[in-house]
Amino acid sequence: MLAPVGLAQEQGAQRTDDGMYLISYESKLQPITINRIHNWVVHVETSDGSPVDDAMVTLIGGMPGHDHGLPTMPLATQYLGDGDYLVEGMKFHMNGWWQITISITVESSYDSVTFDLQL
Ligand SMILES: [Cu+2]
Repeated sequence: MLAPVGLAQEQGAQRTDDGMYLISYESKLQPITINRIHNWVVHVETSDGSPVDDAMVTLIGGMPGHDHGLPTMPLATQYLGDGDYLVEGMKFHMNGWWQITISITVESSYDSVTFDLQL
């Protein structure tokens, strides 16, 4: 598989697949470098811009070209307020094309979005 062109380490907000939320993330490690455990902050807002404060946020990732996942199991450990969720335990162990899928569960509703990033 070939990576999409023009990938960067961070993109702007992306809409979830079913359009329920706008999701963005910020790496607390800048720039993202391999083999360093670090945290992300995932921002969740509704499609009309209101912060979502009662979401269960899960994150999985992998390299589509290599058929493997992340070497860690990151967890959303804390709600920081204003739609921001702290995700601890991010680690990338290879350079190249990664995909990160962030899933949002609020009560019985579910939606997710996949970000491409190039390390
Ligand atoms: Cu790989």
